Amino acid sequence: MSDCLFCKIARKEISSAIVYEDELVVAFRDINPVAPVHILIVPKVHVENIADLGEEHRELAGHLLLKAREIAEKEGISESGYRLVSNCRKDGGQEIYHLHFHLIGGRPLGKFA
Ligand code: DGP
Repeated sequence: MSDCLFCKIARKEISSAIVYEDELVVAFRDINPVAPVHILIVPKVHVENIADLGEEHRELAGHLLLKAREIAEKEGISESGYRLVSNCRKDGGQEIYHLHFHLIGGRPLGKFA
């Protein structure tokens, strides 16, 4: 989608602090981090959110999770632990309608309300 913010970041039309990239995904630091490590893991293809994932995305979905694990290890938060979350639609608090996982860690995280 040409006017989607995360599509533009994936195409490098908007700069970001990229920590990982391959043919399927790009991962970059969140502009408003809530913890010492706060990275967004984003598919390059435009999918709005988890609710819009289809059977054709099975491989991509697995790839995103495995990359999250690898990035957590590289960031040094694997031993202490971290949170991986994807906000979906209005009640989920989604602001950017391009699927992304927040990888958050580097400090103790409270329980969800
Ligand atoms: P969500 O609410 O789940 O849709 O999260 C969107 C996140 O995207 C939010 O934590 C802030 C981040 N964000 C918004 N605009 C930009 C940007 O231009 N660059 C980067 N790196 N992050 C952004």
